[in-house]
Amino acid sequence: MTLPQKWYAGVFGAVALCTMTATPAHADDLVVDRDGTTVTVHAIAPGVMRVRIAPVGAPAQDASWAVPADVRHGATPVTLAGNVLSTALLRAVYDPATARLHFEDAAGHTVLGEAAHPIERDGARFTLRADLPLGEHILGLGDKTGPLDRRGQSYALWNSDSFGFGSGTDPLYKSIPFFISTGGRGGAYGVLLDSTWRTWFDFGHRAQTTLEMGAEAGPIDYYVIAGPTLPDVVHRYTALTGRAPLPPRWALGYQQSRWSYMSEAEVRALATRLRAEHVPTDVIWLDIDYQDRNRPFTVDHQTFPDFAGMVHDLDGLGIKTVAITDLHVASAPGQGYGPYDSGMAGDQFVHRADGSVYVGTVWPGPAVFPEFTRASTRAWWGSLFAPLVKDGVAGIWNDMNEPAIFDTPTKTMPEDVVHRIASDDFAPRTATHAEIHNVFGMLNTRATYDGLRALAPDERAFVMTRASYAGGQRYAATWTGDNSATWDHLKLAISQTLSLGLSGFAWVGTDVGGFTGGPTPELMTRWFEYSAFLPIMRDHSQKGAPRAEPWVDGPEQLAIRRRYVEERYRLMPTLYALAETSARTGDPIARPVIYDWPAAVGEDCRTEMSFTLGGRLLVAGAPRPEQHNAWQACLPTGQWYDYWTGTTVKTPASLGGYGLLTITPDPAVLPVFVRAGTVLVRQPLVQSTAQRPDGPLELDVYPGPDCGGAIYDDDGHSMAFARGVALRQTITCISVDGRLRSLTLAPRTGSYAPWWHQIAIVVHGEGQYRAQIDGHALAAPAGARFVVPDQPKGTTITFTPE
Ligand code: NBV
Repeated sequence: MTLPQKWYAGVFGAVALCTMTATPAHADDLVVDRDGTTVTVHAIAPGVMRVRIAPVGAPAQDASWAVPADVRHGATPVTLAGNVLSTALLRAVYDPATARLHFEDAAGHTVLGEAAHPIERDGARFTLRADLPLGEHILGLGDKTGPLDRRGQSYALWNSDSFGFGSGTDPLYKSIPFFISTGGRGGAYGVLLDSTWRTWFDFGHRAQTTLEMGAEAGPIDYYVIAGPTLPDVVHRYTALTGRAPLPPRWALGYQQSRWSYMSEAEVRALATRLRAEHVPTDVIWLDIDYQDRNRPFTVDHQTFPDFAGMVHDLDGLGIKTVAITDLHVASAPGQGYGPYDSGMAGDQFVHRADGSVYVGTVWPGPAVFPEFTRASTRAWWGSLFAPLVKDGVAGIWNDMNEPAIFDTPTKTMPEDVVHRIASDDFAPRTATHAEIHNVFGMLNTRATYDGLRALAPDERAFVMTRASYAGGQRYAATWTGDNSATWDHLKLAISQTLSLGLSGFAWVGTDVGGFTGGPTPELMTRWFEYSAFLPIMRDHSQKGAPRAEPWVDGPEQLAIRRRYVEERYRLMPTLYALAETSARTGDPIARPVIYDWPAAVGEDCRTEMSFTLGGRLLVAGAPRPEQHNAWQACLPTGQWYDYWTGTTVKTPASLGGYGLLTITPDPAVLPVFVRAGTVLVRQPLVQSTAQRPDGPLELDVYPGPDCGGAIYDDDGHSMAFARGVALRQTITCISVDGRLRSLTLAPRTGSYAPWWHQIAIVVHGEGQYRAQIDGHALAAPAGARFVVPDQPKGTTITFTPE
């Protein structure tokens, strides 16, 4: 085999080439030779094409951590005519005259086109160049700081422990080399650069109309994902890399954490206080100090004398326990520490280049690191959770998995540490840490997730991670790491959550109040307000920082915080239905306004702070939440209701796709609006999602066009929903001139028996109604609130405005 390029060794890293099996191109791939390389374009779905560029005669192995083999090998009807490969949605066109490749939508608009000098090589490193026409905006890349629109910025992707990060810090904890372009002539499109090496992206920063992406080494392997809408791209990206599975319902509850609750007595007192203060709560988190000398898979029985009893008693209060388990196993030979002993016996730990076990210092002191690139090591790691699962621990928190290491100059493993790959359809081989670094945390969570699923096959697994890679959403929810108690970080909390949501991670939390520093009462209260409407609501703070439980600032602040937590619990059926939709479609739970309202863009409408839940409930965040002066909220054109009062808001003057509404800030009120034509599903207040609500299921109707909503329910924790033990009921309604005329509940599907026996319909907006069901008038005991028996077979209720 002749390999003309001197960079081939770097392309493959330190691997034995002879063991690799290259995958031949499919007969209907577009294959062209250019400058000593073969460019192969393969359609894996009508809206997804994969591009691989490799030295002629030396194609890289077909393997990926991000895209599962069955998806990669997907085939779709294509037409190959000369240099044009077409599916129903995308066309790859190679122009021999310019030696450039571009992609078009079905209408012939270029979505992504290589620029002049499309590939630059520097040793093993490559940079790819494409045109970035003016007018295109860039979203994605996961937990990046800075504006949501990434145009004009450049970024590096290298998983980094970023304690004390600020609003300009880059890179952060996760590497998600996926971006979305919007606003181009062909609408939105996406690109996943599937490289676990250090990668970088430049979106018109160095040259205004050029997009660059590159990697330190490794094969050139990227996917072009069709739109034309932003949701289309997100749906396709999450079909490609997988979707966040439906977690247990308690993941949507309020979660109380701190580094650390130091003893069983403290945890028990905390649970008692949460209940006494009536702050609805579903989870208490245990940080590293519950362990014996910070050793994973141990419990400090001095401070937690009856660990299992405590977990059990919390459960009795409707509070689940999530326990941290970092990936660094204490290097403790001869001490009877099981994970070390069994790991050494099974050769489960990462090696140095000289073949010895790599030791780095982290919380337990000298520590060794499981070889998560091997399926067998992942299975071993997963089995270690048996005692915690037996004790009733409901979820696992994987921290420090960039991996963070204290005693190296880079704060992570040296890049020449050697990993052994034996997993999926990778040919067994070794790889340097430089190749594995960005995917190490994701593989840690894969081992944890698969382990929990194996130990309790009929339970949903909940894992929280700090580091990850594209596709990591299949295994874990995430949080944004060690943020600070500043207003800047409250802003970042929203933009990072939204960006992660567009990048596949629907389940995101930020440390409510900020990890470091200690928030002012007002900042903490605002953070509670926003977080009540975000996917994961977890209050967490650093050891040594001021206490940050909801009551620490006195009864007035507590009352506001409690009210927002309560609102979240009342909205639980809506949140849970959004979670279930997200697991099926990839739709983020919290998403930028433009996701559903692409025309709501403009100079005055650029707040990173606003988002919607399902496109119907809009949280209008102040661009400068620390300021007390009036500001202008941007509402997409149309009719809106004030969520808190249920009255219509004066339709703001339309500036094209949106209008501006003046808001006078009130520290106790987060501006939340409901799109006319919405049915929000709510429930009576509970103190935990484990508690059965007492009273009717509530349908809050906001009359308007295209009116509807959805009921979804299941047992909230088991896998029975996947076998159809769930229920769905679609709601549609008809309004005339903003007044409700009828509401139809379609027949229910699925076999789950719900908790409610009655349904209350509350009609918002101005005026009173009379209502009828099956020809009988309904009494309206208070205002426009009508109560009917549960309607599994479906029904239509008619309304007459008075
Ligand atoms: O385990 C302790 C902390 C944890 O509380 C935090 O959430 C993580 O991001 N952990 C980092 C390690 C120490 C950070 C200084």
